[in-house]
Amino acid sequence: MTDGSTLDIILENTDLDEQLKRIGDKVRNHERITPEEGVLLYEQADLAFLGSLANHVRERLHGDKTFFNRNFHVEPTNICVYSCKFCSYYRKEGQEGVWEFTIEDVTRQAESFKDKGVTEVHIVGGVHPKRDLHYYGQMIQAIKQVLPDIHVKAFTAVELYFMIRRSRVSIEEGLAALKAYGLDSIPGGGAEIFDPVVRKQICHEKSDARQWLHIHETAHQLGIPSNATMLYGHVETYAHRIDHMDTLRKLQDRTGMFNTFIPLKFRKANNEMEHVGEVNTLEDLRNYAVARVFLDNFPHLKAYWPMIGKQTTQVSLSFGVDDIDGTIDDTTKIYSMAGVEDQQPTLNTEQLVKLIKDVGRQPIERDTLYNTLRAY
Ligand code: V47
Ligand code: SF4
Repeated sequence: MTDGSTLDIILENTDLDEQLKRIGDKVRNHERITPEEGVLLYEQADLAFLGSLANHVRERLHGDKTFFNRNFHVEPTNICVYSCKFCSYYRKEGQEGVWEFTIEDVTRQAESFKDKGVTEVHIVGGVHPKRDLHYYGQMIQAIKQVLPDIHVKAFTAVELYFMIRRSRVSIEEGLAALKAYGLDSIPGGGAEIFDPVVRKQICHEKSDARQWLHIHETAHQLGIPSNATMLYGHVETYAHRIDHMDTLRKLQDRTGMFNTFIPLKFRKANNEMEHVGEVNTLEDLRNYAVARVFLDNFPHLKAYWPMIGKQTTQVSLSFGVDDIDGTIDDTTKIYSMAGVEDQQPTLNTEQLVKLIKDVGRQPIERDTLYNTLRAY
């Protein structure tokens, strides 16, 4: 049966390669594609075909709905025990450009968002050598005292692994303690590319794939949902990207507690991997599309607009993306330091709504767990 969609029209095209046609039929019939088919899409499908596949999935799941939220970022410190080669952000204690906020500083930052309608605080920073889970737990408590209804999405699995180990408790005990302090969900950072050979080249010191996955799986078992990211466009191959997404797809089959997948494009400024260069916008769109098709059990695909710029974000909404994150104030430094287009990453709600409406989609303000707060 056909419904006259763009995908149907493309699949009727007799010139289409047989293998790609089979993938198209699978997508149309809600069937899962294999890792080999994922690699084939990256290597052989043209942009129009990828877009029609991904948009088909996106519209089947969400129609024209495009989600955003109102959030602010807290970055407690840029001091980090690790030195990931792609990172422009970290500093060592005593170096120029170091910052370290106290709990009182962070409380003051939270106070400035009182009565502003924000529903989420996103806390991510460097892996501080001397801070343990109780310090960060108290930070969460302090924020919630000022903003009692705020959802706290905090700490990458890499930060969590370090702070929990430092407190000498098990991962399960550590996450349960943080939940009791007020942690509501976990952001997707630190995943990079799971393949050990790639990891050795770009971030050899920090938590490996097994530890990242263990943190997320344990969190899910404790009722703490999370996101997942993938840092792409550096030394990895398409097979590495598919292997990364396949690992996530398998974990999601077990727990169902990932909300969204966020591809993060490698940005080259001010880090040790500048010589690698950056991929172009077409590659960004191809990557979103393959991710949307491959990760059939992830409800949402997020384009992080401060990373790819506003125009590419708008186009990405036709390549599988249904979520564009939120209103982010200028406390977010991880991308501005790596050379993003929008040096001051701030968009107010009105601007976000316009950005979405201008490309014919429906803006939906959501909370962190994708409950609709307002449809525009
Ligand atoms: O893990 C660091 C990335 C991540 C660079 O869950 C870089 O909603 C590109 O976790 N070029 C941290 N990327 C950010 C993160 C995040 C971001 C947005 C939304 C969510 C969410 C989570 O930032 C790191 C790393 O992959 N990163 N340096 C760089 N030069
Ligand atoms: Fe530290 Fe994170 Fe930067 Fe790696 S990516 S050096 S863990 S701040």
